[in-house]
Amino acid sequence: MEPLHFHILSFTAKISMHAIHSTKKSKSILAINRQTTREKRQRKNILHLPLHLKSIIFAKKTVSMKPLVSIIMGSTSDLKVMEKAALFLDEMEIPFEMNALSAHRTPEAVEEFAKSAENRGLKVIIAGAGMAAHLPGVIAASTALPVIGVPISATLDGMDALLSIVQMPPGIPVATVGINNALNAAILAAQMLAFKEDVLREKLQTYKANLKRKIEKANTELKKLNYRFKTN
Ligand code: RP5
Repeated sequence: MEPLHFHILSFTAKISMHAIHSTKKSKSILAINRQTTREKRQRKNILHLPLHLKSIIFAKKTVSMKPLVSIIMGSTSDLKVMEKAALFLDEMEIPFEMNALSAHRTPEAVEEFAKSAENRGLKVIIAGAGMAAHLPGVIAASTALPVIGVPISATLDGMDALLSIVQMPPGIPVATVGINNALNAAILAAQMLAFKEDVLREKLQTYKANLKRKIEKANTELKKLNYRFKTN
């Protein structure tokens, strides 16, 4: 299949990969890209740069492996939201691809993408779009892979996209996350993959444990506040 329109971030070659279970016996479908903490920090620092600079910088950091997750967005104007998904998948060391496709501007390419996704080894599709956001639903219509929809706030505070994505007819579900919540889409995708991947499941458990610590810390801070009628 022709590469879909353009690759915003192209992850090919360079960093060595290991199966998540390093033994040959393992049936792991995940290949991981070992990044140092410094590399991860550098990536986060790059996020505020304009898109054309980001793509140059990221293009140098390339990894050749088969993507398990496909992140699709309706336009580059959606990238600011959708890159949260990319960052999380990077953090979990899950190979993914990232492309732009539009249900309205490139309908044939969307259908071709959806129909070939399973044969290309993809396991989950994350699709984000704004306005009359038909992209996730149109993809879901042509594949049995799970599709996670991210409504993007382009107009009407994202309510138009939310309703367009979530209100699918019976038989063609799209797992819809909150408006602009691409992070949750990536977490959900990772949880779907973790069903068969012990190492990934452990990583997710650690991630969730850290969320718990955040609230524990919040309670320690709240304890320090004094009000006349506050009892704790
Ligand atoms: C949708 O229309 C896209 O997902 C985007 O959120 C919105 C606006 O697209 P651009 O005009 O910025 O390309 O298809």
